[in-house]
Amino acid sequence: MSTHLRRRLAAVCWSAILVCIAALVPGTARADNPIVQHLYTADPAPLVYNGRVYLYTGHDEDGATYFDMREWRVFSSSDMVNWTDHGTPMNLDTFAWADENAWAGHVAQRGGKFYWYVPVRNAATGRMAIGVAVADSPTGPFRDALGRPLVENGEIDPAIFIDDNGQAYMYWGNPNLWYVRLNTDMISFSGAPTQIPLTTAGFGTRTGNPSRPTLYEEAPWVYKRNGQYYMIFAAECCSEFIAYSTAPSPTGPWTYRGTVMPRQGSSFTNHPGIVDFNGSSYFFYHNGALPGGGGFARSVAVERFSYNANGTIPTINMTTAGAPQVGTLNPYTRQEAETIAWGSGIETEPASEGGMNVGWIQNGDYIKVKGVAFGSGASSFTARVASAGAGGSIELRLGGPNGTLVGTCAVPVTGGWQTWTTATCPVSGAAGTQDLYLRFTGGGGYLFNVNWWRFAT
Ligand code: FUB
Repeated sequence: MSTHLRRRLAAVCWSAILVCIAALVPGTARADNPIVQHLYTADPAPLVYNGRVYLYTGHDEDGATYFDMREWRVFSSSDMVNWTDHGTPMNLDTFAWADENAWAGHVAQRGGKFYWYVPVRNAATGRMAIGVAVADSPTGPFRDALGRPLVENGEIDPAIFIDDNGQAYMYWGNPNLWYVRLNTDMISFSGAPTQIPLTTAGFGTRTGNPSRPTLYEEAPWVYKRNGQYYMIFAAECCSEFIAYSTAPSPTGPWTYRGTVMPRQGSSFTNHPGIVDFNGSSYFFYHNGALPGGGGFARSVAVERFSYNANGTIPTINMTTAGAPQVGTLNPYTRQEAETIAWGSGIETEPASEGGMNVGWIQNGDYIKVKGVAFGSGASSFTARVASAGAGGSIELRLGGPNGTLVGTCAVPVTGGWQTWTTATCPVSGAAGTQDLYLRFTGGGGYLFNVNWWRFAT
């Protein structure tokens, strides 16, 4: 939980002191879902590229009473549990014609470029429109590809699917459901946007809402598996659950298949994303599970699942454990401090040396890094640190924030929050595969920043 979140929580906790104690006490051990703890994230859009899963999300601002969303964020992981924060490569300012609502987007990769499709409000018309930005890397920076909306019909939640024959489609919509064929440049289309018939056979039956007779609400996600096309979507607001339909072609006809994820998790919206990675299938979604969380303070989470033998999707429930780790993390290569399985109290920011650093560190804050393969043993630890504050120590602990202490690294005052130096200390007792906790200690106020770390044998 970020310092800002903790402060805000403290203000509202007076009426629910017992409930809030666990959330406010630093050092409380936690599982690994939701994926990000230092800010609220929403509307996951995973992309597998070059041996990593890139996770594109929205960002719910602290204290929001409606969807207060101004930027998008990117995280990535090679093991599904330790996620690297790549910051904010795109925000509302990217689209000069847009003024509000940095809502649910989707990134597609084609020809070495990355295209990020997002719903935003067109300042000139006041309507929701779909913009598209492009980048040369999955972490950006992204620039507006058109300088105007790609399409505008007041509807939201674009999702891209590229078929085996190279034809790309964009699906979107709430309250209707649309598709359009994208050209190979990915920033123009052929033919007019086409409405997908929302029949009860295709999208299930909603009762009590004559203007919306089917379960389809928003957030389509389309892919192909074993020759069959799947559309996963948020169903029947509010609260939403996640449902799916299948079709023999990317344009239908769709047949409703049932529930993927029931209504769970303290957020009245949910939002699906499915990818295969390293031989397993993963379902991304959001909920309100973080302290202070709810419908406008959501967090992205992930579960691993297996398709049934007949290709149907099993019911997937939200867990706090999340997906199991794929492989281990190598502590003998440089690891970014912002590669985190669970962070307590910390925040992140752009680092002057490139990438991001961990900051706003106070006494007792910690970072958990899961499944660290020390092998026969580490002998020293080096961290890239900076401090305009009090300085302090990085305690290296195994198994928990108060677990076995295997080293303590003193962090000096360097004279600036971006004035970097390396601090090294001896390590003893770190062997085998362990959950590593970097526990930060010192006096009052903010102590120091950390950019990266590495162990040596
Ligand atoms: O995050 C804003 C909106 O809430 C998204 O566009 C919808 O999918 C819902 O999650």
